[in-house]
Amino acid sequence: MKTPVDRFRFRPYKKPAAGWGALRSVAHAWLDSRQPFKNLRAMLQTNQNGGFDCPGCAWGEAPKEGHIRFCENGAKAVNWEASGRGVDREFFARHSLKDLLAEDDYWLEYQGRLTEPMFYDGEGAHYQPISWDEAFALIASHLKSLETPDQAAFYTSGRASNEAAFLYQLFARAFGTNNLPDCSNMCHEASGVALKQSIGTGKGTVTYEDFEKAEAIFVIGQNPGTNHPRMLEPLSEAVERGAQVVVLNPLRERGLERFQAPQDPVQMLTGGEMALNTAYLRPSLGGDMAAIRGIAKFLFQWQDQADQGESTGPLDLEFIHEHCAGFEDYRAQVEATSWDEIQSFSGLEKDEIERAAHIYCRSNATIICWAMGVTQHRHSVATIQEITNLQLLRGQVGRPGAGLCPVRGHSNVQGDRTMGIDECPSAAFLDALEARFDFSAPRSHGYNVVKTIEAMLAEKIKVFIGLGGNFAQATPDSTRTHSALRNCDLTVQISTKLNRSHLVTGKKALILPCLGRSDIDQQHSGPQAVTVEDSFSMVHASYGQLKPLSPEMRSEPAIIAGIAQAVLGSRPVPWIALAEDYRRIRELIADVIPGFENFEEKLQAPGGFYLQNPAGKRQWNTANEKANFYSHSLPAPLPQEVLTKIGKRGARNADLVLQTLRSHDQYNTTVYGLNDRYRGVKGERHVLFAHLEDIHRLGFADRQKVDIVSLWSDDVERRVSGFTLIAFDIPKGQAAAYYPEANPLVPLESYGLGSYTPTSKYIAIRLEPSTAPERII
Ligand SMILES: Nc1nc2c(c(=O)[nH]1)N[C@H]1C(S)=C(S)[C@@H](COP(=O)(O)OP(=O)(O)OC[C@H]3O[C@@H](n4cnc5c(=O)[nH]c(N)nc54)[C@H](O)[C@@H]3O)O[C@H]1N2
Ligand SMILES: Nc1nc2c(c(=O)[nH]1)N[C@H]1C(S)=C(S)[C@@H](COP(=O)(O)OP(=O)(O)OC[C@H]3O[C@@H](n4cnc5c(=O)[nH]c(N)nc54)[C@H](O)[C@@H]3O)O[C@H]1N2
Ligand SMILES: [Mo]
Repeated sequence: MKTPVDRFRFRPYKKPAAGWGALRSVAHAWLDSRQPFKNLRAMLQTNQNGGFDCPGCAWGEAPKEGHIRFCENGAKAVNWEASGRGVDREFFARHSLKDLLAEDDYWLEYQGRLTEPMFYDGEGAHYQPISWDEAFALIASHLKSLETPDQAAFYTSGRASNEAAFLYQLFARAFGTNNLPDCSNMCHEASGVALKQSIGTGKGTVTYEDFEKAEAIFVIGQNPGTNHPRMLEPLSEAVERGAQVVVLNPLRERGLERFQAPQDPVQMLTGGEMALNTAYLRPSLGGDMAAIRGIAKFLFQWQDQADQGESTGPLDLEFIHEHCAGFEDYRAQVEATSWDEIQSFSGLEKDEIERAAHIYCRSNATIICWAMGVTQHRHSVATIQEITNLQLLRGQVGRPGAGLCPVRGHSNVQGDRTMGIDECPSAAFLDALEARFDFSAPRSHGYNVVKTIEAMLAEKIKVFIGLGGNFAQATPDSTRTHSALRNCDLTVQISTKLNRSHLVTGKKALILPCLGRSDIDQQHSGPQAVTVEDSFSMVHASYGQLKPLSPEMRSEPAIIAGIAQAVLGSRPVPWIALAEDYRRIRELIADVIPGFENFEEKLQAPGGFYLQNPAGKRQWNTANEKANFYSHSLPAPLPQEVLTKIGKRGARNADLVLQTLRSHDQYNTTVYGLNDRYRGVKGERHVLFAHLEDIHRLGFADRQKVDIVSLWSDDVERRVSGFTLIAFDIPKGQAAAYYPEANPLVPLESYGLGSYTPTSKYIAIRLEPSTAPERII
């Protein structure tokens, strides 16, 4: 089977984001799904009451009724999941594991939905069919023969529903381990760690309504035009009513520059478009903390001036006095930071920062949003605490139209954490489990993603179970991670689509095909709803709409229950009965997790219910019951930090610093197509964006093929080959390439302090002329 491909082309995109280009792209995804008429129904039910939650991003729904509530990339996600193509036993008989490994990630997922359980015995060349009961028995025999439950790891990707996640963590803990790594470890972990320390809750403090009241919205390290397209609507509404949007992003992302509403026919027909940002700052990679410190420095300076003139300054002294701790230390820290440091670390001029500071001070209701450009750095926790400090200075937490907004990725990644998918659970959570169920929960902390890989390399993990996701490709240091996975005795993937994690296996492997969010989930008691929580802590129900492609697919709760029953019997809960009626799972959630009392009843409200956020009400669940200013010194310039670690080969200078990011045609490791419309790239993903002057400085030419080698203090060679250089509007010294193609370059040991998140946005690299044979497309 062939996947459709275009020839490689690069031509800067001149049109606005969304608009006609988006509609064309939706139509393409829809027609390519093989079941357009069935899927139209699905698209119209996306994010509607009584419909299903979009399996795309975690952006929340506008509270107003009557809108079409999917965006271009949501439509792609729905059509991709609702593919009419199937991957069955004949497919695996036709394709050996070795042949499949030679295919790219795009091809693998394009083959369609996994339709029956498959087993790889580690000896033959092919996956073979296996019955569900045999698969469960195999998992049970492996798990039961472990020396300790900590030799197993239970990974979760953020699409799992609350019901699936709750059951999964309960099973892992009843089995005896907290080894619950999840995609969040690679994503917003730093936000959770930082916010919990600063304001006592790891979640964002804003709701959708706050966006309608904000006077200024800062968007830092985020590309919503591609990754949260529904966010463009409140942003453009904000600009229309005169609010300011300030962007910090080294790239000029089209969705943040110019936007055309795809649901506004007048704008589309007249070609009208709106400039979305009112200030666009392009910092160094990892330079945001210094930029925010600069804004804070202006605030202190202007406060001093106001104090001398006996007028009111920008600081909210009453709020600081009543609610905060650590203010004086922070002031001292800011005063001790020089403008030289701020400019050199941020890569910004003082007057650019001043402009942002003016906007910040004029606004009485400011929301600060951020995503991966902030969280995937070594000092991400410190950066997010700096952002929080800034908001505290002006009392911008816990008031209408203001707050902190980590914009989550996967559609239920926030809910999964709420349900206990957490390798470092709180004692209170474990106590609540023990109070409700008859077992003692393991107390020692488990492995996160990085530690799981390290443990696999050290042969301390024997069984890996993945509830969704693509562990082999989403993780850093691909070559080493692949050998780590191969060290396992058994790898089990509960998945909707074929991906590399099914091919980079342990000694034995299982593929367990599951239903997706758009599929009708029929159980003993009838069709089931599941629940999810969005970035604004709204919990709502989701009802699948489409008949599953094969009767052999099972729901995630049913699969988890099957495994748990085979391993533990009906202890501590009757697993199978729970999976027959998810209301029974929700009753347990209601008993254990604060905020979910009367869960079933609260779900009946249109749009679901709001999980209260104490910090949003100015209740600080920190040890000192205050909102805390955390004072960190600015991190040293990172290139040197990496380079000083370079030992044996001497001090080699990095040519460039690389960030890895998403194209417009992908959902994480799922590649929908080879185009990146807003960045003007067509038909190719192995590209390296760099400044033309850098390309020439390094002795290369635009469009030349190069190998990229990353620098780290060990002797491991990390290289990817055959990337085409594209001269791009990117700050000098920086480069960008797509994830997951560039993941082999991210050293496993390069992770965030306190978060363990791989530094996917900061990799020191060198370029070499390409050693790759010409790829024939
Ligand atoms: N269509 C689609 N939607 C998605 C996803 C997808 O793959 N496809 N993924 C989902 C997931 S799991 C997530 S986490 C989110 C990801 O959403 P984003 O965080 O928007 O994803 P990235 O593509 O990683 O983009 C990071 C942005 O940060 C900028 N950036 C990089 N480094 C820095 C820096 O040091 N400072 C600043 N200020 N900016 C920087 C980049 O230029 C880029 O614009 O999207 C979710 N939604
Ligand atoms: N270099 C680099 N690496 C990164 C990032 C980066 O920016 N740069 N981003 C990181 C981030 S933010 C994240 S969140 C992770 C993502 O890591 P993951 O969540 O592990 O990866 P995905 O690509 O989202 O997983 C895709 C697979 O999930 C399965 N799937 C899809 N829907 C369902 C479902 O409903 N149920 C089940 N059971 N399976 C399903 C399909 O088989 C599909 O192939 O990657 C991280 N890795
Ligand atoms: Mo993510």
